[in-house]
Amino acid sequence: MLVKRRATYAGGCRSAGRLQCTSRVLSSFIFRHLSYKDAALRIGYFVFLLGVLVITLALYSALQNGEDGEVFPSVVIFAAPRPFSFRGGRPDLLGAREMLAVRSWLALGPEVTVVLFGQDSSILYLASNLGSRVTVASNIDFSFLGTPFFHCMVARSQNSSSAISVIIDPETILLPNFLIALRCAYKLDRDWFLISRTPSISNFPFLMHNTGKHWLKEDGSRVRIEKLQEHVKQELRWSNCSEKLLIAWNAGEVPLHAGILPPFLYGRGFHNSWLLHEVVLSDFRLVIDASYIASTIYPENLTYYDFWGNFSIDNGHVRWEEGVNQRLAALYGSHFLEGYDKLRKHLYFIKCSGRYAFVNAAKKVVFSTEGCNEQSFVLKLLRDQQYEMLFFLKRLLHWWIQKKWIHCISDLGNLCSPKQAFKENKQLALLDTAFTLESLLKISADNDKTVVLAVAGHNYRDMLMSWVCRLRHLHVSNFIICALDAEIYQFALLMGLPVFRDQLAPSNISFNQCHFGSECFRKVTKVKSRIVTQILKLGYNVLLSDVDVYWFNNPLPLLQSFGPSVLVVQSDEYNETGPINLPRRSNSGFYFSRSDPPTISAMEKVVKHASTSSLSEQPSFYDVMCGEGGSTRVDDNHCLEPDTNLTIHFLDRNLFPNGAYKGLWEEEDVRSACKKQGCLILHNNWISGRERKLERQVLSGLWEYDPAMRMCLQSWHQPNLTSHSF
Ligand SMILES: *[C@@H]1O[C@H](CO)[C@@H](O)[C@H](O)[C@H]1NC(C)=O
Ligand SMILES: *[C@@H]1O[C@H](CO)[C@@H](O)[C@H](O)[C@H]1NC(C)=O
Ligand SMILES: *[C@@H]1O[C@H](CO)[C@@H](O)[C@H](O)[C@H]1NC(C)=O
Ligand SMILES: *[C@@H]1O[C@H](CO)[C@@H](O)[C@H](O)[C@H]1NC(C)=O
Ligand SMILES: *[C@@H]1O[C@H](CO)[C@@H](O)[C@H](O)[C@H]1NC(C)=O
Ligand SMILES: *[C@@H]1O[C@H](CO)[C@@H](O)[C@H](O)[C@H]1NC(C)=O
Ligand SMILES: *[C@@H]1O[C@H](CO)[C@@H](O)[C@H](O)[C@H]1NC(C)=O
Ligand SMILES: CC(=O)N[C@H]1CO[C@H](CO)[C@@H](O)[C@@H]1O
Repeated sequence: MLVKRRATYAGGCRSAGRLQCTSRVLSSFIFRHLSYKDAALRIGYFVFLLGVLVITLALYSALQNGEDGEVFPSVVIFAAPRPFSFRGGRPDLLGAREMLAVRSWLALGPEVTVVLFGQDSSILYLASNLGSRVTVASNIDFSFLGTPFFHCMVARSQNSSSAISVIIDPETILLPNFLIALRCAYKLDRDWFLISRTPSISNFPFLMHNTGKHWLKEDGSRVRIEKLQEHVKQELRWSNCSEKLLIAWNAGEVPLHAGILPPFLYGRGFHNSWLLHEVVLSDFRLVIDASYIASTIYPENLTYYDFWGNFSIDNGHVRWEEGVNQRLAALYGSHFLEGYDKLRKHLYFIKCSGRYAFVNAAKKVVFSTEGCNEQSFVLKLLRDQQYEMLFFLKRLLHWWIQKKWIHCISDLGNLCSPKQAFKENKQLALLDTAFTLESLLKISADNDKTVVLAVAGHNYRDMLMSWVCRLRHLHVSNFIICALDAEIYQFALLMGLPVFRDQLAPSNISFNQCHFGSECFRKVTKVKSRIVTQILKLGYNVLLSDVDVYWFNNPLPLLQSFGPSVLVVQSDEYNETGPINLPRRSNSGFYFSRSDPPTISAMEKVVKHASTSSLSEQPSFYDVMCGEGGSTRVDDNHCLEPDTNLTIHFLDRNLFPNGAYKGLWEEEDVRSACKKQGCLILHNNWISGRERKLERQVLSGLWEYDPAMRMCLQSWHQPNLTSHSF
């Protein structure tokens, strides 16, 4: 998609003022560098040069023809603004900063559109106040603390159909010359990856006009963009390799880098420098550092804005997420291994004496790009060997320009080094001590103090992720995960899941042989009732759901409607007729229990019974709840636990079918067959073997996770999973 418009932006020499600008360069050169005493000779020379100038200018303008009305590449700017709050109906300081930033992006030009990643209502507010060129995308993955995943943001932006994608820090302001960098890069005949470090500026006393087209001074008068840029240049302070790095790339043919981006949490450090490092190492794309044109700035102080209140982030959580990113950066890629100094193949995009150009710092070669709007006339002249007449002029010009450029180039520094970023973030939280069961319950439980609990081992890692993705998709966020082993604990932490470790879990869970009836299975199931009881005692209701339960819809509203002193459980009965609460037909892989005294006492009995039994938990569960042989069955779908008066309700199998009911899993189209009978969930049980279970679920399409990319499936991300290897 391309947007056509005339070139009217400011910065350097405008198209209208090009001739003027060119002659200024030449005449200043003449008067500074020619020191002939003889005035006549000087005048003669001057007339001669003037003639030459007229000819070359004519040639120059001929070369420049057709530039107006040029077709510009479309640009999409992606950002993940932090949720902000309102005071007196107005956004707080954070909101104001983010709004100013987005407006500065839109002001670049009509070919720019903005996509904001977020789920919070404040992000929707932001977008709705900024016009139709700003949209919100919530269909990416977020951690349980609400932080978006960087790998999803990059993947989502690569699905965009625009010519150029940009990912930017949500508070960074863009100045018009940023678009020049993109356009010049776009004219290169290679695929590229552009970065811009973002300097801070302590005082940014400008605000944007209501039309969003130009900037104003504090007194409300208009400020020319050159003046503003001058102010910025004087005030800016280069930050350390902060993560306020802007990255941009053209759609192109080749990928950004080899390998796969790990699930970094956005804005929590390392991801930008990690990605940059991989892009440089992979060497698929030309890397351009556009930092030195100072087109991206982070204003520390917005003096004009009388903001309301403060914004606060929980630093404990931020540090924990930084720890996650640090661990990912250390585990994947060559981030901390390679000597970074070797990586000097990139280009700089700089402005020197009013001209933009690409510079290869290592070789000190200057490239000017053909047709790039701020074309360097002088450089073009120098390259052109046909104008022998200009030989002398060329020599002098060359000397003069060289001096200038050498000066400009000498200031260029290194690309942001990830090692440095690593050093600056030494003090990171120890991940293992971050979240306890109690703290997770506080964060995750919903307003009714209800949580969904899954218990999983490493062998069901992908199944767990598919289950989590499904819950996220249904906007169910009150789940927590109990890790049975160290591997799944680490995995879940790095996937941004609310996970805690069960210290008493059996240490030895077989990867493939932990199916129904095995010794391993017996051990694992007993963990579940123990953890559920523990959570009930902490005052939270628990929906226990195995990870092989596919959720069509959120069953919680229905499950909660049964009221207190009732425990609702899935029936494992396969016979389509007859009672559904016969012995051993309670499925302890899906039940809802309330934190009330009868339920707690009954669950304690189950735990006690199971601890002395050599069987799995399932029989203990039934024998306690319905009595041995079903002695406390009340009717065909209820039992009454006599000591506690707890009612056990067996759920309607049409809504909560088990894996054997009506042969649903054998249907051609499992989803529509199940939906037809009103399924809220479908249990993928009554099948033995981890691989067979996994295969059945993936092939049925009741699968929501891409294990290769480590992200949930979305409308924009639908890989072919049938080629999945089990
Ligand atoms: C975006 O994703 C969808 C679904 O995977 C795909 O059909 C489409 O071709 C993608 N578009 C681009 C530009 O990659
Ligand atoms: C912001 O700028 C104003 C005016 O320059 C100054 O008085 C104030 O102290 C600054 N505030 C901060 C937090 O830097
Ligand atoms: C902002 O935060 C500071 C320090 O945390 C506090 O003293 C001040 O009262 C806060 N202001 C508002 C309006 O909340
Ligand atoms: C795990 O169990 C297997 C067989 O049951 C046994 O050979 C192995 O030593 C055990 N590993 C640990 C760490 O207990
Ligand atoms: C299913 O239940 C019906 C009625 O209770 C009974 O007659 C039939 O034998 C049962 N079928 C099986 C396979 O158990
Ligand atoms: C159970 O209900 C019966 C009859 O309603 C009552 O007599 C008994 O005290 C109750 N038991 C408990 C533990 O509440
Ligand atoms: C997905 O992959 C499988 C196996 O590689 C192949 O048979 C199938 O045609 C593919 N489906 C699509 C839609 O590409
Ligand atoms: C590249 C850069 O700016 N590095 C600076 C990072 O911060 C430390 C201390 O704050 C400075 O000493 C470095 O020069």
